[in-house]
Amino acid sequence: AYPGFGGMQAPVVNPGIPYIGEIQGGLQPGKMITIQGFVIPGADSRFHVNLQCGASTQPRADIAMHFNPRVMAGVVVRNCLQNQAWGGEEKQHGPFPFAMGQNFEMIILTEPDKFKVAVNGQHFIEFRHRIPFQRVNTLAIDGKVQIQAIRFDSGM
Ligand code: 9QG
Repeated sequence: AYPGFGGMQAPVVNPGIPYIGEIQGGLQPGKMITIQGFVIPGADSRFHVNLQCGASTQPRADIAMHFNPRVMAGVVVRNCLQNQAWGGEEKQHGPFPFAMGQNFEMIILTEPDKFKVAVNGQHFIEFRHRIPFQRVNTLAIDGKVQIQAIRFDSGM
């Protein structure tokens, strides 16, 4: 609990990258995670935001949603890692909303059957659950990105 936040998780401000941290209380329908960041320019400009089932690296924790903007390619790959194996990639989306050297804000909303991700105030993609969202307890961010703030909102 954090005084002034009604028991909600305190915002994470200017964390270093790679970032790995607990999602206090896990995920429930209506819960929103808001991430404000900046895309670091470069030929290999890519980053990812993972909703993970733990923080283990050896063996790798399952990843309920890997959200991976690849800025040169102009595609955001979404996938799931289960038993250390990637599943099928989801790559369909509307206009690519990230740009090198630009700030962004993304919101991940948990729904009973899917995650919904909005970027810069517009709905962007849906990702149907392949791993039960109840197993997710860790947020991991890595790559060519700076993070200004991460906010957690129960939606209540
Ligand atoms: O490339 O694609 C998503 O389907 C892989 C990447 C992998 C993921 C994956 O190598 O990279 O983006 O966690 C990882 O291993 C990330 C960084 C077929």
